[in-house]
Amino acid sequence: MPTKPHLLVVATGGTIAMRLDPASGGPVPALTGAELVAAVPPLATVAEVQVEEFANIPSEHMTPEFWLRLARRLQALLAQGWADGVVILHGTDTMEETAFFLDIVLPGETPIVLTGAMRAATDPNPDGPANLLDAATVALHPESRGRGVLIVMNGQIHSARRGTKVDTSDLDAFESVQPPDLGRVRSGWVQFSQAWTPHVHVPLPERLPRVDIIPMYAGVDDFALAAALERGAAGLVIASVGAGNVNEALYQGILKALAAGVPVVISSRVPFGRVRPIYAYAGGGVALQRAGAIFANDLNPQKSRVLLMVGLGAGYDREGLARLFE
Ligand code: DAS
Repeated sequence: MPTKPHLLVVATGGTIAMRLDPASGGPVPALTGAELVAAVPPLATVAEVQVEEFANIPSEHMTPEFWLRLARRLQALLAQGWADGVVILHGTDTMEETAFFLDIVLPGETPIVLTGAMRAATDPNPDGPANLLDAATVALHPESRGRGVLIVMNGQIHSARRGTKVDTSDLDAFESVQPPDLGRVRSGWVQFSQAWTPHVHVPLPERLPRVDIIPMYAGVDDFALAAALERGAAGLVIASVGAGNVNEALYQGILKALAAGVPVVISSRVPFGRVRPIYAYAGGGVALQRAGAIFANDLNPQKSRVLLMVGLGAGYDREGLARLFE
């Protein structure tokens, strides 16, 4: 009798683990990872499953300190050498941030797949069980090895770098908004596409300094940027407009931050395409680059923040940070 592969399921919470609570009027955290695994009988036939009840929180409650604790726990669990694949159950609202953080700091061949649900476990037609089974299938598939951290939702496989939540409520909530997603999974069948995703690795830092995201919008001034610096932000990410442009007021604030030695990364609120320096007027990308701002390439603001926090936490200087984003 061939031995079954070893699947580690790490539960952190999210809608997948929620039950409708009529008294409070909506879904609330309720189910354990073990209960969620038990609700997917085929899992036990394809794998030997170990469950780590790490947390049970909505992913809006995630913090950089939580990411560090989760990464350290995963390092310890993976070091035991038992797991052939890992599934992390997680809320979808900040899933991409946790996934990208783990993708940066956890090197290694063992596939780590995050999944969740858009509907609570008590929904008449929950998507959690199928997502959990699909995520387990991908986590245990040989072609998943060495691809870094993945997101599996609604039958799609996304890299942590590319997958992002693009719909507030649809079952098909995640997309890879740069080159295509990595592939498809359905009922035990896995098919990876040829899409290639750049991979950056930084050793797990002890701490993650404060980095804030500053939005650009018509008429904005530098109040949020100044407040972030007052709160001790060690770095800033600008959710700029277009391919990497801001207005005059924000531009002046960015110049002050750069002059104070605070690294500034230019990302964009635009979901598709990459940022790149184009315009030479005050606040245009060329002016920002010349002033010393770092361009975020293909990373959206929330992922740019993760990478900047890790780079700063690992002690990278400006040049080192710029190379991380190239
Ligand atoms: N409950 C929200 C969260 O935890 C949404 C979800 O899980 O899908 O992110």
